[in-house]
Amino acid sequence: MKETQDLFPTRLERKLGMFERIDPVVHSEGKQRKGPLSEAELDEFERKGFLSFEGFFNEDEMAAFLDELADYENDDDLKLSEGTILEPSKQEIRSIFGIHEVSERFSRLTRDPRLLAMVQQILGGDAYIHQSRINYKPGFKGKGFDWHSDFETWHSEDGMPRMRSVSCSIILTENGEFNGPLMLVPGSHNYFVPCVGRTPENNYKESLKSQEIGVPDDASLRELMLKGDIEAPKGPVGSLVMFECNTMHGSNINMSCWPRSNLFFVYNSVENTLHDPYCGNRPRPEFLANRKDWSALKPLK
Ligand code: AKG
Repeated sequence: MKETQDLFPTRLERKLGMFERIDPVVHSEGKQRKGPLSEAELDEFERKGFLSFEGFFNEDEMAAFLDELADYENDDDLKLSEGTILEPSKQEIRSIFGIHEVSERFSRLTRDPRLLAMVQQILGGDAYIHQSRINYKPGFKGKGFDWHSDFETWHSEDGMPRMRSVSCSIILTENGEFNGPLMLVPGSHNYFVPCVGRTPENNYKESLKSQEIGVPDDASLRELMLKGDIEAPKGPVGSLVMFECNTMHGSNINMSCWPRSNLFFVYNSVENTLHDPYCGNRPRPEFLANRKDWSALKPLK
C-alpha cells in the first residue's frame, strides 16, 4: 500500500529541529544478513553510515572506464545534452548524469556481482538504479559540493518514501588530500535534518551547479560534526566508498592540478519506489530520478 503521510517534512518556511532516524540502516535480518560484508563491516556501516575499500577494483579493471571518461571530455554532443552539467566557465564538465544509460560499460558495472551482493545485503533484498552520475572536478577548475543529505533531496524532490537506498562511489582518478575528496560526517545518517525554504519548480537547474535549497543549517551541521567529526576516504583508482542515503557529505573545490573524477551509482530498494515529490512540484527528469524501470538488477554472470 502506498504511504501518503510525509514522515520527513522539509523545505518548509519555518525551521524544524533535526530528529532521530526511524528506518533501519542495514535492512537485512537474521540469515539474510550473511553476505560478502562481514558482521564487523555491517556494524561499522550501521555506526558510521559508510564503508570504504581502497583498491576495490584493480587498475586493469578500471582502464577501459578511464578511456571512456577521456572520450567524454571531448564529446561536444554529450556536453550539450540535458544530463551533462557544466562548470560556470561552460568549458569543463561538472557532472554527467545517467551515465549507465549513456554507456553499456557503465551499465554493466551497476550489475557487478561484487557490488550488487553488498548492496542487497545492506538493503535487505533486490535493488534498482535510482540515479547514476560522474562528478568530474577538473584540476584548478572543479567546484565543490555543499554539505547535504541525498535522501533529503530524493525525498522532497523525487518522492523517495523511506531511507532504504545506498550510493556506491567508485574512484576514477586517485582521490588525495588536495583534489577535493568526498567528505562524510560519521553518524550523521542517524538524524534527519529538515531544511528551510520552499523548493522552486525546476530547482535542479540551479542546485546541480550550486545548492541553495536543501542545505542543512549550520547549527545542526555543527552538532553532527562535533558528535561524529569528518572523514575523507582517499585511495587510488578503483577504490570504493559505500554510503547510506542520509549520510551528510560534501566536498571542497579542487585547487590542485590533479583531476578528481568519481562515479556514483545510487541503488534503491525495489520496496522503496518513488511516489510523487513530497515538495509538491512536478517530478524531476528521468536522468535524475528513474521512474521508468524499477525492475530488480540481476548480477552479471
Ligand atoms: C553529489 O553529487 O550529491 C555529491 O555530493 C558529490 C560530492 C562529490 O562528488 O564530491
